[in-house]
Amino acid sequence: MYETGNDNRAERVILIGTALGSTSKDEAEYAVDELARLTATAGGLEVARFIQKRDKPDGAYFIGRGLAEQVAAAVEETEADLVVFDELLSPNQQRNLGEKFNVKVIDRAMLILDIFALHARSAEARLQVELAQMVYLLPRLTGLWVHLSRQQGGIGTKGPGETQLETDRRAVTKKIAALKERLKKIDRQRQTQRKGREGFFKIALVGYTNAGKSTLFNCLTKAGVAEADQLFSTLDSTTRRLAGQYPQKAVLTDTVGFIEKLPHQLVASFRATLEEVKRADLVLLVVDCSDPYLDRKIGVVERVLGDIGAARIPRLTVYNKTDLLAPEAIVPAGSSDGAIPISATQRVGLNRLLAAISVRLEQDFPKHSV
Ligand SMILES: Nc1nc2c(ncn2[C@@H]2O[C@H](COP(=O)(O)OP(=O)(O)OP(=O)(O)O)[C@@H](O)[C@H]2O)c(=O)[nH]1
Ligand SMILES: [Mg+2]
Repeated sequence: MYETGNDNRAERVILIGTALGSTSKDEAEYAVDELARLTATAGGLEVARFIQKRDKPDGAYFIGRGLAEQVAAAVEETEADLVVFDELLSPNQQRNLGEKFNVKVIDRAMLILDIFALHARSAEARLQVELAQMVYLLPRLTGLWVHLSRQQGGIGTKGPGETQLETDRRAVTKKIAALKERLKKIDRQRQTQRKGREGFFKIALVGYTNAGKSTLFNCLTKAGVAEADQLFSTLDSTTRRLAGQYPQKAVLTDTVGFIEKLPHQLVASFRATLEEVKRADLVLLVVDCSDPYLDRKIGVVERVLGDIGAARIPRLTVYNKTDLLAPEAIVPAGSSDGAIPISATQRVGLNRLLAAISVRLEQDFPKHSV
């Protein structure tokens, strides 16, 4: 799917990370590991990576001139097709770097948008992705598309049709307005569905991408949504009754995962999907407890919850993937932070989780807890 036209090989990708300010090189390395997973999810092949420690980004190239020369040489040497930066590039930097390396240059946000475009299934998800792409591309119209028009397809070109973008900003602005209008229509349909759930205790699964939300969702409902060892396998929200006897009158929603360094306006394109989170009576924050950077990821999820106006919703933290930890490392249930340890794949701890949900339901929703 993601192969270059000529010789059917995967796109060859050089990854660039920067440890800015007080960020350590280890942290930057970890962020680039995540970027590598995103690249693989999009069908690319990592052929080299560079990590630079800097106080602040260079205005023209983001990285230093010396490193820019090194990367240009590496592009030649490794026959790379694409250079991906872990940080957000300004339109100007993106253009300068493209000219310097003579291959496509994209950043983390654009790579994620590509994956979204690949994984979007429903009409709503596709519209949301298209909207996010348009908003991202609007300030980058000049230069980027002139440059891309010389390239074959591949990562970073899953954008809206080129001819549209070759027209002018006004056309894109109009398109953005039209997409918002269409999304509004879909949102009205959603409102009708929401009405049908008014008497229910609404629970939303949230968490970093790949934490195991969909796996847990399938354990607790009879939905069978896709679960995969991939970043952003879920884009649509799905809502189902909780399976089993108890708690009754509760519905659970599975939704899109969160990730670091995704600009706010891109998250905003998924506002309709995230509405379900905003309207929840209880948020289940699913954490991969085997992740060495779990605190940092919880921080990212907290920030997004704040951004979408869901910070004050009662919350229950679920430590998933306990099967990957040594027994002594597992936090006991009901420990200081009240997190519930589970393993969704091994179906361990689910009864305890359901019991904790029941307690919340009775506390916050007494008239409905039959
Ligand atoms: N070892 C282990 N793996 C798990 C567990 N729960 C989920 N996984 C795996 O983690 C990967 C991601 O699971 P998903 O349920 O798709 O994660 P998600 O949070 O929905 O991810 P996105 O929708 O991509 O944001 C899959 O390969 C699951 O099999 C668990 O308890 N233990
Ligand atoms: Mg999922």
